[in-house]
Amino acid sequence: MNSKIAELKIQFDAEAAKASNTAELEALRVAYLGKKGSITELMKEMKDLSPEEKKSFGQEVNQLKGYATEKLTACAEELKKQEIQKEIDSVPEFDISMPPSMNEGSYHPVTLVQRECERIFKTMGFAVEDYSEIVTDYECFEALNIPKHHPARDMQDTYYLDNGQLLKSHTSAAQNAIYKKYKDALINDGVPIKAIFPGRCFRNEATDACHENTFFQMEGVMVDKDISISNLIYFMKTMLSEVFKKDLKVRLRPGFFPFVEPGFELDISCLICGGEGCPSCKHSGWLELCPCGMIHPEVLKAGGIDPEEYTGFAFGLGLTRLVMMKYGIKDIRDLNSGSLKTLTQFIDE
Ligand code: FA5
Repeated sequence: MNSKIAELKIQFDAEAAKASNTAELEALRVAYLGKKGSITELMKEMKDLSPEEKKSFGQEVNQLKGYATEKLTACAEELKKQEIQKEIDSVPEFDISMPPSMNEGSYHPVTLVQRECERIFKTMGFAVEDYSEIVTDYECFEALNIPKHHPARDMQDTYYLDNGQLLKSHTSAAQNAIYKKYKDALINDGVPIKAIFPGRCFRNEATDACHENTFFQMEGVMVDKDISISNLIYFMKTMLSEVFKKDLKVRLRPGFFPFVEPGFELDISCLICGGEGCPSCKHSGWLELCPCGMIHPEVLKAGGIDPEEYTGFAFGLGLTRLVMMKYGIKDIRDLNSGSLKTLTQFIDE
């Protein structure tokens, strides 16, 4: 090998070994292989050589060029690997078996009370059903004996969607589907329909301490032969005394809902003020908690059930209001506030 070429190779190897980052490697490439680089410059010396020398010199310079190019590529890859390793090493050690150091989060109080109610009703043989938040006019009103233009629709200021559907304004909207789902077992096998269906409801309400535009209800129905108001009162009282772990003062008064006959309002004595009157109970000492009644024959018919043979009760528990009473929350709006300070205080009992 030409001595000058051999020397340049040794010099290149030494400098390549010292390069410690990609910028230094790039500088090396320019210094040896760039337009004015040492290896490129060697080619210019060809003109002074004899034709025989030119051939071998040209081959050796080309070999050195190839060698330097490959070496620079290999060094770049090695450096990249080292840089990645350095980055990995700089990450603090992470032990996946460590318990989380952050707050673990907690269930929303509505979830806690809903689960408690579900547990209680399940022990009394009720199925728990889930239902859509977007429903049809038929489900929400017509199947419940509230035809179009009936003034009872005004009791619920409903959000309608462009496609004619609506946001469920009460959980009663699921009644028709529940009757249709379970009627065959009732009629053919004599299995009573016993179901609860909790869900989020939406109304265009002027909000105050006990009214929200988005709140939870829990509907319950029972249909069989010879079901009466006493059955309804029994289940409601059992549920309330289990949720509150004490006997509550309740009152039943007549109430109008087109889908029950007779209909009632079940109120509980306000637990925020002990019945004295406060903003949470609109200063009446009582809180409307659970309208209920005997299912209207037209509603049973719409669900495919013969009202001559079967009777049933239905109730629409105000789940969010129940939560207020259970935990002594004075303003319903706190529950939709998203404030962790408020919402993380509640624990499962
Ligand atoms: C109804 O929604 C009927 N579907 C209930 C029903 C079912 C009656 C089955 C008969 C048989 P009402 O609009 O009164 O009824 O609401 C029921 C309960 O939901 C109320 O007693 C109250 O506790 C709660 N509620 C109603 N509106 C709101 C609101 N804006 N914010 C919070 N809770 C509400």
